[in-house]
Amino acid sequence: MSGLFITLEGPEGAGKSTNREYLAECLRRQGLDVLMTREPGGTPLAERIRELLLAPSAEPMASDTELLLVFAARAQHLAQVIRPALERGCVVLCDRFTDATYAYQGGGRGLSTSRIAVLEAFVQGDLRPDLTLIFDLPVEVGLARAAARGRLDRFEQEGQAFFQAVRQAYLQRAAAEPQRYRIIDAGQSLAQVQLSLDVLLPQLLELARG
Ligand code: T5A
Repeated sequence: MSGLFITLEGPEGAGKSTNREYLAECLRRQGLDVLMTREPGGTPLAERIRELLLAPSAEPMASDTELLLVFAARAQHLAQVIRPALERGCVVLCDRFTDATYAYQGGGRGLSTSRIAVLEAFVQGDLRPDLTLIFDLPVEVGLARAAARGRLDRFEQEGQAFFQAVRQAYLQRAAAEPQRYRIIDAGQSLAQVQLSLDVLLPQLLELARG
């Protein structure tokens, strides 16, 4: 595949969506064809699965159900959007991908990494992001930003311990494979975060232009 697959990750309220727009604009100004998308979701069917995952419900969702729904949405997203865009040579900027599964279902819910890896191989084959930006910030800062937007989704209703485990799982993954990950200090002001992205831009352009 000739495109470039960049994922944006981090705990709740880290600023992924805000900065995905900023990064897309920077890359487009350099003449690159950029596709922005998100997980769970990214196609009409996958967005319906997203609704199932995010809606608070009286019936508790089993962790395995959650894991399988996340990968069902991902299979659809890969087939309909991500793989075709990479084949066209686009830069795909995806708000969350499988690192979120390792962080939330692995770190947060406590599912084993090896079970997640089985599904990752089944759904993705060899496809992995070329680069992953982790927007890292203290859990309480991210949750306060999420809460300021109003009603909390099913994940946002989890407690601090869940999100501490999510954050640690992200940081452990980045430490284990430093060539694929860049950690952005997302607790800074938006202007400072965007300055950090400006610093990364030459690297991204080099990767995109091969
Ligand atoms: N999930 C997802 C799994 O459990 N497993 C998986 O495999 C996948 C793919 C939905 C949920 O799904 C779970 C994880 C999630 O809980 P989501 O909607 O992408 O995924 O997740 P959220 O983190 O809930 O999305 P948010 O919209 O809350 O966070 P963002 O996108 O990181 O933050 P953003 O850009 O919307 O900003 C939040 C607020 O903060 C402000 C913004 O203006 C906005 O109001 N803000 C800042 N304020 C001050 N300083 C800054 N630097 C700021 N940056 C942003």
